[in-house]
Amino acid sequence: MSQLNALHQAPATSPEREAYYARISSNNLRPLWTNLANLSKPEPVPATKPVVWRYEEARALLMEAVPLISVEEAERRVLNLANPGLLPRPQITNSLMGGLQLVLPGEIAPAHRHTASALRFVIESEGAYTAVNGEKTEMRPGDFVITPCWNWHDHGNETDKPVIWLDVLDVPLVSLLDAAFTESYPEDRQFVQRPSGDSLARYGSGLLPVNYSGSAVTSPIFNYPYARTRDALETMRRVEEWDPSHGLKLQFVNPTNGQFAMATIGTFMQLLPKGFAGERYRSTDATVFSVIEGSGQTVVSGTDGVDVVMTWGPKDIFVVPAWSWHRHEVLGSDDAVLFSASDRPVQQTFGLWREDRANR
Ligand code: GTQ
Repeated sequence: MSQLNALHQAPATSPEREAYYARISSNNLRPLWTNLANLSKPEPVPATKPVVWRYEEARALLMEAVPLISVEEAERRVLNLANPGLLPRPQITNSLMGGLQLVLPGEIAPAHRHTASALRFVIESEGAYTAVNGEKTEMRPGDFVITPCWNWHDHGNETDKPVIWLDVLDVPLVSLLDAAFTESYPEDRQFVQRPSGDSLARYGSGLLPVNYSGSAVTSPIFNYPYARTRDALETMRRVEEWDPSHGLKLQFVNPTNGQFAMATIGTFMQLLPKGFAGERYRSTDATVFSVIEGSGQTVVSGTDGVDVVMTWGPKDIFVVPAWSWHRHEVLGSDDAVLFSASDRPVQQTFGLWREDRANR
């Protein structure tokens, strides 16, 4: 190894050094040099594990919570997707919290707001609603719904079928910054001031209200319906611009500034055609995937050199850790469609994000 690449090694200890460390510790001081080797790794060594949550199993366990806890008492009936590499913190990645939320027919998850931002990726719903900032939206499978920072939101289900969605929140990031605030609304439901579909009409049709100026940190569109996203992918595929690792991949965008739809969470939708065998890829943003259509497997190379094979089917959720080589393969006779979410916008804002492709 050249001198330039030599990494710092922790200096040996000695009785004099140990006595010195003990002495300074009572003054709230610590030596950097004993810890520098831990802090300066040549590349990320994520604690996050590659994991799959099978929807049918998780759903059955979520249903078992119904007789145990009401939505009133729980406020949100959510089972967190707890990555075993990050315990005891119930997080899905180092920066994100994930959960499966259930609202039964007739229930209301009461209105509140928090500085953490949330996305809802709808898995099962026949038209249950969420209300955000004075507007209600119906939720359908595959819809990507946003609850921006500090917006009132309540969820309700006036249908006769349960609604279940994947929650992804930036709670660990907001907590790291000690910027977490929460407030309850005086009523269960917030006052609805605008018709459903208002924000999609205003901001989501390739148009903006005339003389619109400024840019919202979070997209003013708060429901990106799956029907439209799916249609975009289906039309795009005719040109056959398949990326060797990602198939056809789109990112959700804030139309007021061209950035990601959320400031802290990047969201994506990709189509992998039947028979797809992707090339290996890695990036610094640990990514949560939610399967909408199709079946396949994602092979992640572990840091110990052992491959982890995650097989998935419709409605399953899986995680690829940061900076881990992986490839997607579609199995079976259908195309696959995957939604994904990561902290990429944060990393890109601070110049941290990197990606790497095999065979290049
Ligand atoms: O629906 O507002 O998964 O406040 C965690 C905290 C969902 C919500 C979560 C929340 C919510």
